[in-house]
Amino acid sequence: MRANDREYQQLDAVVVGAGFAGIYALYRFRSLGLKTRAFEAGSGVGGTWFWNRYPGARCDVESMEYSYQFSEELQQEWQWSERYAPQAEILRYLEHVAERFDLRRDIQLDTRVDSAIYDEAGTRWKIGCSDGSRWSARFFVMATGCLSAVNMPEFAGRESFQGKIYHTARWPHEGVTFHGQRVGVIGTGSSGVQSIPLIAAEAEHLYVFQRTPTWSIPAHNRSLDPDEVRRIKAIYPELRAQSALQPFGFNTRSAETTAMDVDDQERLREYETRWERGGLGFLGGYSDLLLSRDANDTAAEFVGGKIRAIIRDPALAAKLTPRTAVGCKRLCVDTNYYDTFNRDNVTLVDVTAEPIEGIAPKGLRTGGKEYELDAIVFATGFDAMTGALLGVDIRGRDGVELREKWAAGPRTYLGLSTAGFPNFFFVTGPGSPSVLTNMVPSIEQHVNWISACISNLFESGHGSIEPTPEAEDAWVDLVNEIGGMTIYPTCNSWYLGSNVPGKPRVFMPYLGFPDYVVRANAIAAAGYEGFRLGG
Ligand code: NA7
Repeated sequence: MRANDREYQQLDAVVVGAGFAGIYALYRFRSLGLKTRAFEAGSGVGGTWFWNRYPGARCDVESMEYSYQFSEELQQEWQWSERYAPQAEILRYLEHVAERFDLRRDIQLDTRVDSAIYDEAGTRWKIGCSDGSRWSARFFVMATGCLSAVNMPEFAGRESFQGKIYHTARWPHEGVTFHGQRVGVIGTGSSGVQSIPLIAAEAEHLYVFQRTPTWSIPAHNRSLDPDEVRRIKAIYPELRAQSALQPFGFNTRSAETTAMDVDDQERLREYETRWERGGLGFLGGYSDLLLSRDANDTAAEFVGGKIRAIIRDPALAAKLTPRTAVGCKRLCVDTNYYDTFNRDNVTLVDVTAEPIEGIAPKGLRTGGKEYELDAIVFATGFDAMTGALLGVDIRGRDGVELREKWAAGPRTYLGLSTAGFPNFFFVTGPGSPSVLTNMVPSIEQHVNWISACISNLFESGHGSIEPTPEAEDAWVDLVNEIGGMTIYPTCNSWYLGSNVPGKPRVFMPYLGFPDYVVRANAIAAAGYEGFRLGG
């Protein structure tokens, strides 16, 4: 040990975050015998499910699938109450997992990792935390989630506002009441779509400031039927294996037929069936919905018709109907979203043509008009996929900063490693399927892959692993090539980073979970092809 190493406490692995990814990484690394510690900024475990407590927050993947499968006992024991689990229940589940597998003793809460600097001489990561503690670890793993760094637009005059300001992703733990208040919600992505109907039911008046209208499919949420749960649990592993073969890694009942292969009547029947079933599976209707604008237009026409049927005022219906392709921005799943705009106490304010000018002491200004408000809810989303990774000062070989390396967009190999940063992994990073899948099996797949990679290092007697720049370039090209074959680049979305001013416009996720898994396994089986193993 060198003299200045004494101030560093020694670990084998540091994990940042204690959400789904961090909890599972800690569990797996412990089983490998690695001395591991997870650091979590929140005062509890849960990650995004700890912070996002806004009214109506729930997952858009069904609860029987949005859960771990690494422990058969766990998946048999845990009882979900609804088709789509509410935030509080998912949080309870994660707290339970942390307890059940005795993980809490290695999770340090209320602690932010500020920096991670690679020390080449010692092949160690030197990690600095917000509590002043210093750690030295061989492996550094960011399990910080894709949707955790908050996007808070800088509207002039925000500090002058005399009412309350909230962000959906930083919701007060004690809850909020809007009774008798004039409330403004900015944003109509999933967080807006889920919270708007509940806020409208409580507030005296709700103003929804919409920049881009959103496509949403009804959730048809309901209590889970015990017989249905019994049937699923009887064959849980088989169902999980089947889901892993679906394009998004969960059961979207994805068809192989294309939309243009069938006549109008059949297509309408299929869309109607999927609308009635509800949820994200709507996009599984035809195999080309995300690949061809013509195919997608048929879905847009169908959902547009539903919006017109729900909204009584045709002019309002037109304002609420997107012009983007369905699913280009993340598709929303709702309970009474469109219908909420029929209420007398709800006003849609279109800020497309006239962007929000600023916040005044008594309200919000747009289009030369001031809307008087008692509370403003920012449902403005996240600096997705890279925000949390770049929020930490991470420096690899030769002191190169990750922020500098990724200035023109993220560069990764497999979406879990980056050249010049040995023994550094991230879970569901840019360039992995991540947000285009059911996150939980994606997280398990990544953490299993990283764990096998670390075991392999031990067995082969190598000290470090990092991708070669060539393999990384080829991977980035592949992600772009696949993205370019889809409808995703045809609109602005957080998949492209275009929701955050100044962020490079790059399509970040890898479309196709099964194909990704095949490639990741083949790379490992070929002796970690594209990686450089250090001595
Ligand atoms: P999203 O989906 O990024 O939605 C954010 C919304 O806020 C969206 O409607 C934005 O409009 C709007 N927004 C953002 N900045 C502004 C400004 N400056 N002015 C007006 N409106 C603005 O975030 P969510 O939290 O709803 O959902 C994120 C994911 O979490 C979701 O997809 C699920 O996967 C879970 P825009 O569309 O950019 O014009």
